[in-house]
Amino acid sequence: NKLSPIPHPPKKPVVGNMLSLDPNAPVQHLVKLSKELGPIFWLDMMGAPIVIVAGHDLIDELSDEKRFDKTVRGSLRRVRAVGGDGLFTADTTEPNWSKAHNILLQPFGNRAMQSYHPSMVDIAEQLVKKWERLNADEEIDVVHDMTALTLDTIGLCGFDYRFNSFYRRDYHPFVESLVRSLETIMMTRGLPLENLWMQKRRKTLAQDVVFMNKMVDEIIAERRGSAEATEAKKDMLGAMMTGIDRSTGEQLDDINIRYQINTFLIAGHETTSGLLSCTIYALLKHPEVLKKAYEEVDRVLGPDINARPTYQQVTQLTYITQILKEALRLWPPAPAYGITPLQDEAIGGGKYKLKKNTFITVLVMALHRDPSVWGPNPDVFDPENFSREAEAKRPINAWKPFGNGQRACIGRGFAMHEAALAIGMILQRFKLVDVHRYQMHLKETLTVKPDGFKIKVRPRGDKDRGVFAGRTAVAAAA
Ligand code: HEM
Ligand code: LEH
Repeated sequence: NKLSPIPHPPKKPVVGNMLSLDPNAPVQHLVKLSKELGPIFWLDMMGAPIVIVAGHDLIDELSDEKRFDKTVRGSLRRVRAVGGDGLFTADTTEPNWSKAHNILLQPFGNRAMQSYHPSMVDIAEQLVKKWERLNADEEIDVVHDMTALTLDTIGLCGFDYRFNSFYRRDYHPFVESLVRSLETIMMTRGLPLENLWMQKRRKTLAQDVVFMNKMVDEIIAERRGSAEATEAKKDMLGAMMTGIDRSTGEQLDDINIRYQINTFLIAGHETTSGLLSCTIYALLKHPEVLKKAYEEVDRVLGPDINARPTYQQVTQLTYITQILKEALRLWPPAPAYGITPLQDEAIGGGKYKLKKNTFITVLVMALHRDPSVWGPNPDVFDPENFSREAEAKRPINAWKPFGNGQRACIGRGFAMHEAALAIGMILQRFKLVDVHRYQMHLKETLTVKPDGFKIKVRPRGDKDRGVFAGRTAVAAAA
Protein backbone atom coordinates (compact mmCIF):
# COMPACT_ATOMS: atom_id res chain seq x y z
CA ASN A 1 0.00 0.00 0.00
CA LYS A 2 1.06 3.54 -0.77
CA LEU A 3 0.67 4.62 2.85
CA SER A 4 3.08 2.00 4.18
CA PRO A 5 4.92 2.11 6.59
CA ILE A 6 2.19 4.10 8.37
CA PRO A 7 0.63 1.53 10.76
CA HIS A 8 -3.02 0.56 10.46
CA PRO A 9 -5.33 -1.85 12.27
CA PRO A 10 -6.67 -4.92 10.44
CA LYS A 11 -9.61 -4.13 8.15
CA LYS A 12 -12.73 -5.90 6.93
CA PRO A 13 -13.78 -6.27 3.28
CA VAL A 14 -15.74 -3.32 1.78
CA VAL A 15 -16.29 -1.37 5.02
CA GLY A 16 -12.61 -1.41 5.94
CA ASN A 17 -12.23 0.07 9.45
CA MET A 18 -15.57 1.89 9.32
CA LEU A 19 -17.27 -0.42 11.80
CA SER A 20 -14.27 -0.74 14.08
CA LEU A 21 -14.75 2.88 15.26
CA ASP A 22 -17.20 3.35 18.13
CA PRO A 23 -19.99 5.42 16.50
CA ASN A 24 -20.89 7.08 19.80
CA ALA A 25 -17.34 8.04 20.74
CA PRO A 26 -15.15 7.97 17.62
CA VAL A 27 -12.63 10.52 18.92
CA GLN A 28 -12.09 8.76 22.23
CA HIS A 29 -11.79 5.51 20.32
CA LEU A 30 -9.11 7.07 18.11
CA VAL A 31 -7.22 8.20 21.21
CA LYS A 32 -7.27 4.62 22.47
CA LEU A 33 -6.08 3.34 19.08
CA SER A 34 -3.22 5.84 19.11
CA LYS A 35 -1.95 4.28 22.34
CA GLU A 36 -1.74 0.92 20.56
CA LEU A 37 -0.65 2.03 17.10
CA GLY A 38 1.57 5.00 17.90
CA PRO A 39 1.73 8.70 16.92
CA ILE A 40 0.52 8.13 13.34
CA PHE A 41 -1.76 5.51 11.79
CA TRP A 42 -4.36 5.26 9.07
CA LEU A 43 -7.85 3.85 8.76
CA ASP A 44 -9.78 2.70 5.72
CA MET A 45 -13.16 4.47 5.75
CA MET A 46 -14.88 2.34 3.11
CA GLY A 47 -12.13 2.85 0.59
CA ALA A 48 -11.19 6.39 1.62
CA PRO A 49 -8.01 6.44 3.70
CA ILE A 50 -7.83 8.81 6.66
CA VAL A 51 -4.52 9.43 8.40
CA ILE A 52 -4.67 10.08 12.15
CA VAL A 53 -1.81 11.97 13.80
CA ALA A 54 -1.54 12.00 17.58
CA GLY A 55 2.08 12.82 18.50
CA HIS A 56 3.64 16.23 19.09
CA ASP A 57 6.71 15.90 16.83
CA LEU A 58 4.59 15.09 13.80
CA ILE A 59 1.86 17.65 14.59
CA ASP A 60 4.59 20.28 14.92
CA GLU A 61 5.54 19.55 11.30
CA LEU A 62 1.91 19.49 10.21
CA SER A 63 1.44 23.00 11.66
CA ASP A 64 3.56 24.49 8.86
CA GLU A 65 0.98 26.39 6.79
CA LYS A 66 3.30 26.54 3.79
CA ARG A 67 2.97 22.75 3.51
CA PHE A 68 -0.47 21.94 4.99
CA ASP A 69 -3.88 23.65 4.90
CA LYS A 70 -7.19 23.06 6.65
CA THR A 71 -9.53 20.81 4.66
CA VAL A 72 -13.31 20.79 4.97
CA ARG A 73 -14.18 17.10 4.61
CA GLY A 74 -15.98 14.36 6.49
CA SER A 75 -18.41 15.61 9.11
CA LEU A 76 -17.21 19.19 8.69
CA ARG A 77 -18.21 19.13 5.01
CA ARG A 78 -21.72 18.15 6.03
CA VAL A 79 -21.80 21.03 8.57
CA ARG A 80 -21.87 23.26 5.47
CA ALA A 81 -25.59 22.48 5.30
CA VAL A 82 -25.87 24.98 8.18
CA GLY A 83 -22.60 26.93 8.08
CA GLY A 84 -22.45 27.33 4.28
CA ASP A 85 -19.41 29.35 3.26
CA GLY A 86 -19.13 30.92 6.70
CA LEU A 87 -15.55 31.12 8.04
CA PHE A 88 -15.56 27.77 9.84
CA THR A 89 -16.74 25.65 6.91
CA ALA A 90 -15.27 27.63 3.98
CA ASP A 91 -12.28 26.35 2.03
CA THR A 92 -9.26 28.63 2.40
CA THR A 93 -9.32 29.13 -1.39
CA GLU A 94 -12.94 30.36 -1.48
CA PRO A 95 -12.97 34.16 -2.02
CA ASN A 96 -15.47 34.56 0.81
CA TRP A 97 -13.02 33.03 3.28
CA SER A 98 -10.34 35.74 3.08
CA LYS A 99 -12.94 38.47 2.62
CA ALA A 100 -14.82 37.47 5.78
CA HIS A 101 -11.56 36.76 7.63
CA ASN A 102 -10.35 40.33 6.99
CA ILE A 103 -13.68 41.93 7.86
CA LEU A 104 -14.25 39.86 11.01
CA LEU A 105 -10.84 40.48 12.58
CA GLN A 106 -12.19 43.81 13.86
CA PRO A 107 -15.39 42.61 15.62
CA PHE A 108 -13.40 39.75 17.19
CA GLY A 109 -10.49 41.96 18.26
CA ASN A 110 -9.64 43.18 21.78
CA ARG A 111 -11.27 46.59 21.38
CA ALA A 112 -14.55 44.98 20.35
CA MET A 113 -14.42 42.65 23.38
CA GLN A 114 -14.61 45.67 25.67
CA SER A 115 -17.82 46.76 24.00
CA TYR A 116 -19.39 43.28 24.41
CA HIS A 117 -18.44 43.10 28.09
CA PRO A 118 -21.64 44.68 29.49
CA SER A 119 -23.77 42.27 27.44
CA MET A 120 -21.71 39.34 28.71
CA VAL A 121 -22.28 40.51 32.29
CA ASP A 122 -26.02 40.87 31.57
CA ILE A 123 -26.30 37.18 30.62
CA ALA A 124 -23.92 35.92 33.35
CA GLU A 125 -26.09 37.76 35.91
CA GLN A 126 -29.10 35.84 34.64
CA LEU A 127 -27.22 32.60 35.30
CA VAL A 128 -26.17 33.46 38.86
CA LYS A 129 -29.63 34.88 39.65
CA LYS A 130 -31.15 31.57 38.58
CA TRP A 131 -28.74 29.68 40.81
CA GLU A 132 -29.34 32.03 43.78
CA ARG A 133 -33.07 31.33 43.59
CA LEU A 134 -32.81 27.53 43.61
CA ASN A 135 -34.13 25.68 46.63
CA ALA A 136 -31.65 23.65 48.68
CA ASP A 137 -32.86 20.37 47.17
CA GLU A 138 -32.65 21.48 43.54
CA GLU A 139 -29.84 20.29 41.27
CA ILE A 140 -28.16 22.08 38.40
CA ASP A 141 -27.78 20.47 34.99
CA VAL A 142 -24.38 22.05 34.34
CA VAL A 143 -24.16 21.59 30.57
CA HIS A 144 -27.73 22.84 30.12
CA ASP A 145 -27.12 26.05 32.05
CA MET A 146 -23.71 26.67 30.46
CA THR A 147 -25.25 26.22 27.02
CA ALA A 148 -27.98 28.71 27.92
CA LEU A 149 -25.23 31.14 28.97
CA THR A 150 -23.04 30.82 25.89
CA LEU A 151 -25.90 30.82 23.41
CA ASP A 152 -27.58 33.86 24.94
CA THR A 153 -24.21 35.63 25.08
CA ILE A 154 -23.42 35.18 21.39
CA GLY A 155 -27.02 36.10 20.51
CA LEU A 156 -26.78 39.40 22.35
CA CYS A 157 -23.19 40.30 21.40
CA GLY A 158 -23.50 38.93 17.89
CA PHE A 159 -26.73 40.45 16.66
CA ASP A 160 -28.63 41.99 19.56
CA TYR A 161 -31.04 39.07 19.84
CA ARG A 162 -32.19 37.58 23.12
CA PHE A 163 -32.78 33.82 23.07
CA ASN A 164 -33.92 34.23 26.70
CA SER A 165 -32.83 30.69 27.51
CA PHE A 166 -33.08 31.39 31.25
CA TYR A 167 -36.77 32.18 30.85
CA ARG A 168 -37.74 28.86 29.28
CA ARG A 169 -37.87 25.24 30.23
CA ASP A 170 -37.05 23.95 26.76
CA TYR A 171 -34.64 25.35 24.22
CA HIS A 172 -35.48 28.16 21.79
CA PRO A 173 -36.90 26.72 18.51
CA PHE A 174 -33.74 27.80 16.68
CA VAL A 175 -31.67 25.71 19.08
CA GLU A 176 -33.97 22.71 18.67
CA SER A 177 -33.38 22.90 14.92
CA LEU A 178 -29.65 23.43 15.30
CA VAL A 179 -29.18 20.52 17.70
CA ARG A 180 -31.27 18.19 15.53
CA SER A 181 -29.31 19.25 12.43
CA LEU A 182 -25.92 18.68 14.01
CA GLU A 183 -27.14 15.29 15.30
CA THR A 184 -28.16 14.22 11.80
CA ILE A 185 -24.91 15.53 10.37
CA MET A 186 -22.90 13.50 12.86
CA MET A 187 -25.03 10.34 12.69
CA THR A 188 -24.69 10.07 8.93
CA ARG A 189 -20.89 9.97 9.31
CA GLY A 190 -19.45 7.99 6.44
CA LEU A 191 -22.64 6.02 5.91
CA PRO A 192 -23.88 6.28 2.33
CA LEU A 193 -26.41 3.53 3.06
CA GLU A 194 -29.86 4.66 2.06
CA ASN A 195 -32.72 3.64 4.28
CA LEU A 196 -36.10 5.02 5.34
CA TRP A 197 -34.80 6.32 8.63
CA MET A 198 -32.09 8.30 6.90
CA GLN A 199 -34.44 9.71 4.28
CA LYS A 200 -36.61 10.95 7.13
CA ARG A 201 -33.64 12.55 8.93
CA ARG A 202 -32.50 14.18 5.71
CA LYS A 203 -35.92 15.67 5.09
CA THR A 204 -36.09 17.02 8.63
CA LEU A 205 -32.59 18.47 8.20
CA ALA A 206 -33.70 20.34 5.09
CA GLN A 207 -36.72 21.74 6.95
CA ASP A 208 -34.61 22.75 9.95
CA VAL A 209 -32.14 24.55 7.71
CA VAL A 210 -34.96 26.47 6.00
CA PHE A 211 -36.30 27.48 9.41
CA MET A 212 -32.92 28.61 10.79
CA ASN A 213 -32.02 30.54 7.65
CA LYS A 214 -35.40 32.29 7.65
CA MET A 215 -35.02 33.43 11.24
CA VAL A 216 -31.51 34.78 10.71
CA ASP A 217 -32.43 36.37 7.35
CA GLU A 218 -35.26 38.22 9.10
CA ILE A 219 -32.90 39.57 11.73
CA ILE A 220 -30.58 40.84 8.98
CA ALA A 221 -33.45 42.32 6.94
CA GLU A 222 -34.83 44.07 10.00
CA ARG A 223 -31.45 45.65 10.67
CA ARG A 224 -31.14 46.77 7.03
CA GLY A 225 -34.57 48.37 7.37
CA SER A 226 -33.67 50.55 10.32
CA ALA A 227 -30.87 52.82 9.13
CA GLU A 228 -30.23 54.45 12.46
CA ALA A 229 -29.85 51.10 14.17
CA THR A 230 -27.09 50.08 11.77
CA GLU A 231 -24.98 52.99 12.88
CA ALA A 232 -25.76 52.70 16.55
CA LYS A 233 -25.36 48.95 17.10
CA LYS A 234 -21.85 47.92 18.05
CA ASP A 235 -22.52 44.20 17.65
CA MET A 236 -20.98 41.72 15.20
CA LEU A 237 -23.86 42.08 12.77
CA GLY A 238 -23.29 45.82 12.58
CA ALA A 239 -19.61 45.23 11.85
CA MET A 240 -20.42 42.68 9.15
CA MET A 241 -22.92 44.99 7.45
CA THR A 242 -20.57 47.95 7.30
CA GLY A 243 -17.12 46.32 7.14
CA ILE A 244 -15.02 46.52 3.98
CA ASP A 245 -12.34 43.99 3.02
CA ARG A 246 -9.22 46.07 2.51
CA SER A 247 -7.71 43.77 -0.11
CA THR A 248 -10.73 43.63 -2.44
CA GLY A 249 -12.64 46.74 -1.35
CA GLU A 250 -15.74 44.53 -1.16
CA GLN A 251 -18.42 43.99 1.48
CA LEU A 252 -20.04 40.76 2.65
CA ASP A 253 -23.37 39.91 1.01
CA ASP A 254 -26.41 39.09 3.13
CA ILE A 255 -26.34 35.37 2.35
CA ASN A 256 -22.75 35.14 3.60
CA ILE A 257 -23.62 37.22 6.69
CA ARG A 258 -26.39 34.70 7.39
CA TYR A 259 -23.89 31.85 7.22
CA GLN A 260 -21.50 33.69 9.54
CA ILE A 261 -24.31 34.09 12.08
CA ASN A 262 -25.28 30.41 11.77
CA THR A 263 -21.61 29.63 12.36
CA PHE A 264 -21.36 31.83 15.46
CA LEU A 265 -24.41 30.04 16.84
CA ILE A 266 -22.89 26.61 16.19
CA ALA A 267 -19.68 27.80 17.85
CA GLY A 268 -21.39 29.64 20.71
CA HIS A 269 -23.63 26.67 21.38
CA GLU A 270 -21.17 23.82 21.09
CA THR A 271 -17.81 24.78 22.56
CA THR A 272 -17.60 27.42 25.29
CA SER A 273 -20.30 25.56 27.26
CA GLY A 274 -18.12 22.43 27.16
CA LEU A 275 -15.14 24.40 28.40
CA LEU A 276 -17.15 25.89 31.29
CA SER A 277 -18.67 22.53 32.28
CA CYS A 278 -15.27 20.78 32.30
CA THR A 279 -13.80 23.66 34.31
CA ILE A 280 -16.47 23.29 36.98
CA TYR A 281 -15.77 19.56 37.06
CA ALA A 282 -12.05 20.18 37.56
CA LEU A 283 -12.71 22.71 40.34
CA LEU A 284 -14.94 20.22 42.17
CA LYS A 285 -12.28 17.52 42.00
CA HIS A 286 -9.33 19.75 43.03
CA PRO A 287 -10.00 21.58 46.30
CA GLU A 288 -6.49 23.09 46.40
CA VAL A 289 -7.03 24.64 42.95
CA LEU A 290 -10.51 25.81 43.93
CA LYS A 291 -9.07 27.51 47.03
CA LYS A 292 -6.57 29.49 44.97
CA ALA A 293 -9.32 30.37 42.48
CA TYR A 294 -11.52 31.73 45.31
CA GLU A 295 -8.57 33.76 46.61
CA GLU A 296 -8.03 35.31 43.20
CA VAL A 297 -11.69 36.08 42.69
CA ASP A 298 -11.95 37.71 46.14
CA ARG A 299 -8.77 39.70 45.59
CA VAL A 300 -9.56 40.87 42.05
CA LEU A 301 -13.34 41.27 42.10
CA GLY A 302 -13.60 42.43 45.73
CA PRO A 303 -15.97 41.46 48.54
CA ASP A 304 -19.19 43.01 47.18
CA ILE A 305 -20.93 40.24 45.26
CA ASN A 306 -23.33 42.70 43.70
CA ALA A 307 -20.54 44.73 42.11
CA ARG A 308 -20.37 43.90 38.41
CA PRO A 309 -16.91 42.80 37.25
CA THR A 310 -15.30 45.32 34.92
CA TYR A 311 -13.57 44.36 31.68
CA GLN A 312 -10.19 45.13 33.27
CA GLN A 313 -10.90 42.98 36.31
CA VAL A 314 -11.72 39.98 34.12
CA THR A 315 -8.38 40.35 32.33
CA GLN A 316 -6.72 40.22 35.77
CA LEU A 317 -8.17 36.77 36.54
CA THR A 318 -4.91 35.14 35.52
CA TYR A 319 -5.13 32.01 37.68
CA ILE A 320 -8.70 31.38 36.44
CA THR A 321 -7.29 31.69 32.92
CA GLN A 322 -4.65 29.04 33.74
CA ILE A 323 -7.45 26.77 34.96
CA LEU A 324 -9.42 27.33 31.75
CA LYS A 325 -6.37 26.57 29.60
CA GLU A 326 -5.72 23.37 31.53
CA ALA A 327 -9.37 22.33 31.05
CA LEU A 328 -8.92 22.99 27.31
CA ARG A 329 -5.88 20.71 27.41
CA LEU A 330 -7.54 17.70 29.05
CA TRP A 331 -10.97 18.10 27.46
CA PRO A 332 -10.58 20.09 24.23
CA PRO A 333 -14.19 20.85 23.16
CA ALA A 334 -13.06 20.64 19.53
CA PRO A 335 -11.07 17.40 19.86
CA ALA A 336 -9.72 17.13 16.29
CA TYR A 337 -9.30 19.09 13.07
CA GLY A 338 -8.72 18.14 9.48
CA ILE A 339 -5.80 19.20 7.26
CA THR A 340 -4.26 18.17 3.95
CA PRO A 341 -0.82 18.44 2.25
CA LEU A 342 -0.62 21.09 -0.48
CA GLN A 343 1.95 18.90 -2.31
CA ASP A 344 3.23 15.34 -1.95
CA GLU A 345 4.91 15.33 1.45
CA ALA A 346 7.00 13.24 3.78
CA ILE A 347 7.05 13.79 7.55
CA GLY A 348 8.95 12.25 10.45
CA GLY A 349 12.35 12.65 8.81
CA GLY A 350 11.05 11.36 5.48
CA LYS A 351 9.63 8.19 7.03
CA TYR A 352 5.93 8.79 6.41
CA LYS A 353 4.86 9.70 2.88
CA LEU A 354 1.67 11.70 2.50
CA LYS A 355 0.32 12.25 -1.00
CA LYS A 356 -1.07 15.67 -1.93
CA ASN A 357 -4.72 15.93 -0.82
CA THR A 358 -4.60 13.09 1.75
CA PHE A 359 -7.16 13.63 4.52
CA ILE A 360 -5.27 13.99 7.80
CA THR A 361 -6.93 14.26 11.21
CA VAL A 362 -4.94 16.07 13.87
CA LEU A 363 -6.05 14.36 17.07
CA VAL A 364 -5.84 17.28 19.50
CA MET A 365 -7.19 15.21 22.37
CA ALA A 366 -4.18 12.85 22.05
CA LEU A 367 -1.64 15.65 21.40
CA HIS A 368 -2.72 17.27 24.68
CA ARG A 369 -1.74 14.12 26.60
CA ASP A 370 1.51 13.32 24.77
CA PRO A 371 3.98 12.34 27.55
CA SER A 372 6.92 13.71 25.51
CA VAL A 373 5.45 17.18 26.13
CA TRP A 374 3.35 16.89 29.28
CA GLY A 375 5.49 14.46 31.25
CA PRO A 376 4.82 11.01 32.68
CA ASN A 377 1.42 11.90 34.18
CA PRO A 378 -0.30 13.79 31.36
CA ASP A 379 -3.82 12.91 32.60
CA VAL A 380 -3.42 14.87 35.85
CA PHE A 381 -5.19 18.24 36.01
CA ASP A 382 -2.63 20.89 36.96
CA PRO A 383 -3.07 24.60 36.16
CA GLU A 384 0.68 25.06 36.77
CA ASN A 385 1.05 23.68 33.24
CA PHE A 386 0.04 27.21 32.23
CA SER A 387 2.17 29.27 34.57
CA ARG A 388 4.26 31.83 32.69
CA GLU A 389 7.41 29.73 33.18
CA ALA A 390 5.86 26.45 32.05
CA GLU A 391 4.36 28.11 28.96
CA ALA A 392 7.72 29.68 28.05
CA LYS A 393 9.51 26.33 28.34
CA ARG A 394 7.02 24.30 26.32
CA PRO A 395 7.66 23.57 22.64
CA ILE A 396 5.29 25.30 20.22
CA ASN A 397 2.32 23.46 18.73
CA ALA A 398 1.87 21.33 21.86
CA TRP A 399 -1.46 22.94 22.85
CA LYS A 400 -3.91 23.49 20.00
CA PRO A 401 -7.49 23.70 21.33
CA PHE A 402 -8.23 26.55 18.93
CA GLY A 403 -6.72 24.99 15.81
CA ASN A 404 -3.82 26.26 13.73
CA GLY A 405 -2.51 29.38 11.99
CA GLN A 406 -4.76 31.55 9.86
CA ARG A 407 -7.56 28.97 10.17
CA ALA A 408 -7.43 29.02 13.99
CA CYS A 409 -10.49 30.07 15.97
CA ILE A 410 -11.41 33.71 15.44
CA GLY A 411 -13.68 33.51 18.53
CA ARG A 412 -10.87 32.55 20.90
CA GLY A 413 -10.64 35.89 22.74
CA PHE A 414 -14.42 36.09 22.92
CA ALA A 415 -14.73 32.59 24.39
CA MET A 416 -11.93 33.09 26.92
CA HIS A 417 -13.30 36.42 28.17
CA GLU A 418 -16.81 35.03 28.44
CA ALA A 419 -15.56 31.94 30.29
CA ALA A 420 -13.33 33.82 32.76
CA LEU A 421 -16.18 36.24 33.54
CA ALA A 422 -18.64 33.39 34.13
CA ILE A 423 -16.29 31.39 36.40
CA GLY A 424 -15.42 34.59 38.25
CA MET A 425 -19.05 35.51 38.90
CA ILE A 426 -19.92 31.93 39.93
CA LEU A 427 -17.03 31.71 42.42
CA GLN A 428 -17.87 35.18 43.77
CA ARG A 429 -21.18 33.78 44.96
CA PHE A 430 -21.22 30.00 45.33
CA LYS A 431 -19.78 26.92 46.95
CA LEU A 432 -19.93 23.97 44.57
CA VAL A 433 -21.32 20.64 45.77
CA ASP A 434 -20.51 17.36 44.00
CA VAL A 435 -23.77 15.67 45.02
CA HIS A 436 -23.28 12.62 42.80
CA ARG A 437 -19.48 12.23 43.01
CA TYR A 438 -19.61 12.60 39.24
CA GLN A 439 -16.90 10.92 37.19
CA MET A 440 -16.07 12.49 33.82
CA HIS A 441 -17.87 10.86 30.94
CA LEU A 442 -17.52 12.70 27.63
CA LYS A 443 -20.40 12.80 25.19
CA GLU A 444 -19.34 13.35 21.58
CA THR A 445 -21.39 15.49 19.23
CA LEU A 446 -19.48 17.78 16.89
CA THR A 447 -17.65 18.61 20.13
CA VAL A 448 -17.07 16.85 23.46
CA LYS A 449 -18.88 17.78 26.70
CA PRO A 450 -19.52 16.07 30.06
CA ASP A 451 -22.58 13.80 29.91
CA GLY A 452 -25.12 13.87 32.75
CA PHE A 453 -23.13 16.21 35.00
CA LYS A 454 -25.27 17.54 37.87
CA ILE A 455 -24.19 19.62 40.85
CA LYS A 456 -25.68 21.69 43.66
CA VAL A 457 -24.52 25.09 44.84
CA ARG A 458 -24.73 26.86 48.21
CA PRO A 459 -24.29 30.58 48.76
CA ARG A 460 -20.86 31.61 50.06
CA GLY A 461 -21.12 33.35 53.40
CA ASP A 462 -18.83 36.13 54.66
CA LYS A 463 -16.97 33.44 56.62
CA ASP A 464 -16.18 31.60 53.37
CA ARG A 465 -14.54 34.72 52.04
CA GLY A 466 -12.18 34.71 55.06
CA VAL A 467 -9.05 36.81 55.26
CA PHE A 468 -9.07 37.86 51.67
CA ALA A 469 -12.32 39.81 51.84
CA GLY A 470 -11.06 41.47 55.02
CA ARG A 471 -7.78 42.42 53.44
CA THR A 472 -9.54 43.82 50.36
CA ALA A 473 -11.90 45.83 52.55
CA VAL A 474 -8.96 47.28 54.47
CA ALA A 475 -7.09 48.02 51.26
CA ALA A 476 -10.18 49.69 49.83
CA ALA A 477 -10.58 51.85 52.93
CA ALA A 478 -6.92 52.93 52.88
C1 HEM B 1 -12.48 27.87 14.27
C2 HEM B 1 -12.28 25.89 18.66
C3 HEM B 1 -15.32 29.27 20.33
C4 HEM B 1 -15.81 31.00 15.86
C5 HEM B 1 -12.18 27.04 15.32
C6 HEM B 1 -11.26 25.94 15.25
C7 HEM B 1 -11.22 25.39 16.48
C8 HEM B 1 -12.09 26.14 17.32
C9 HEM B 1 -10.39 24.18 16.89
C10 HEM B 1 -10.50 25.46 14.01
C11 HEM B 1 -11.32 24.41 13.33
C12 HEM B 1 -10.64 23.73 12.18
O1 HEM B 1 -9.42 23.83 12.02
O2 HEM B 1 -11.36 23.08 11.41
C13 HEM B 1 -13.07 26.67 19.50
C14 HEM B 1 -13.16 26.49 20.93
C15 HEM B 1 -14.01 27.44 21.40
C16 HEM B 1 -14.45 28.21 20.26
C17 HEM B 1 -12.43 25.41 21.71
C18 HEM B 1 -14.46 27.73 22.81
C19 HEM B 1 -13.86 27.34 23.89
C20 HEM B 1 -15.74 30.02 19.27
C21 HEM B 1 -16.66 31.13 19.34
C22 HEM B 1 -16.80 31.61 18.06
C23 HEM B 1 -15.96 30.81 17.21
C24 HEM B 1 -17.34 31.62 20.60
C25 HEM B 1 -17.64 32.73 17.53
C26 HEM B 1 -18.49 33.41 18.17
C27 HEM B 1 -14.94 30.31 15.05
C28 HEM B 1 -14.80 30.56 13.63
C29 HEM B 1 -13.82 29.66 13.17
C30 HEM B 1 -13.41 28.87 14.32
C31 HEM B 1 -15.55 31.59 12.82
C32 HEM B 1 -13.29 29.53 11.75
C33 HEM B 1 -12.10 30.46 11.59
C34 HEM B 1 -11.55 30.44 10.17
O3 HEM B 1 -11.26 29.36 9.67
O4 HEM B 1 -11.41 31.51 9.61
N1 HEM B 1 -12.69 27.13 16.60
N2 HEM B 1 -13.86 27.70 19.14
N3 HEM B 1 -15.34 29.86 17.98
N4 HEM B 1 -14.09 29.31 15.44
FE1 HEM B 1 -13.98 28.52 17.28
O1 LEH C 1 -11.13 14.34 11.14
C1 LEH C 1 -12.14 14.93 10.96
N1 LEH C 1 -13.31 14.33 10.85
C2 LEH C 1 -13.55 12.90 10.88
C3 LEH C 1 -13.95 12.46 12.24
C4 LEH C 1 -12.96 11.61 12.94
C5 LEH C 1 -13.59 11.20 14.26
C6 LEH C 1 -12.57 10.39 12.15
C7 LEH C 1 -14.72 12.69 9.99
O2 LEH C 1 -14.99 11.56 9.60
O3 LEH C 1 -15.39 13.66 9.69
C8 LEH C 1 -12.10 16.40 10.90
C9 LEH C 1 -12.42 16.96 12.21
C10 LEH C 1 -13.55 17.88 12.08
C11 LEH C 1 -14.15 18.14 13.43
C12 LEH C 1 -14.00 19.56 13.79
C13 LEH C 1 -14.63 19.79 15.13
C14 LEH C 1 -14.67 21.25 15.44
C15 LEH C 1 -15.73 21.52 16.43
C16 LEH C 1 -15.93 22.97 16.66
C17 LEH C 1 -17.38 23.30 16.60
C18 LEH C 1 -17.72 24.62 17.14
N2 LEH C 1 -16.92 25.70 16.70
C19 LEH C 1 -16.98 26.23 15.51
C20 LEH C 1 -16.11 27.20 15.52
N3 LEH C 1 -15.52 27.31 16.71
C21 LEH C 1 -16.04 26.35 17.40
